[in-house]
Amino acid sequence: MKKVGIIMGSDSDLPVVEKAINTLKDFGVPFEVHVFSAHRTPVEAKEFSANARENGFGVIIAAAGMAAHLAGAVAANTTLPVIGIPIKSQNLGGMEALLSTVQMPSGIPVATVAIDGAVNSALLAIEILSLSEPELEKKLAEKRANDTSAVLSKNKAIEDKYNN
Ligand code: RP5
Repeated sequence: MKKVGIIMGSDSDLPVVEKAINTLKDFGVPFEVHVFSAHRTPVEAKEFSANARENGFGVIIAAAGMAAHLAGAVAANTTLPVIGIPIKSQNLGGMEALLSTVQMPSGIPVATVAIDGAVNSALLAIEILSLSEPELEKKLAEKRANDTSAVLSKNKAIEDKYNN
């Protein structure tokens, strides 16, 4: 199975990124995690991205906060799908990272999830890999069914409390 590459701009992003890591673990999807910054370590970020396809990666998740150009910079150096996670910041709440990540000019796409949307970034990566991995498609369907059951149970508890 192809690997998911997870890059974060700083180790301070790890508490959010860990949710993506845990989701990939739940699905048994292989991954690698790195701290590469578009501005602090641009050479390493470029090297990783440019060689990712031949190194066995199928999709890259890039998480960054503030003036978040990491996902765009990664996408500039690979034709693999790149998913951006805008990280919440103290001053502007992640809006700056959201706009920096989502507003890519035409030609270099970055699939952007919500601010701190790490779980969805992993699920989207798994959905992409599932195109050539039937086992993942099965696991995704099972997760949806489990999520549905959980919500229906909560609905029943609320209905029983207030509607009788
Ligand atoms: C970005 O700047 C990182 O992705 C991080 O979200 C933010 C702050 O980095 P640190 O100052 O915590 O290293 O490049």
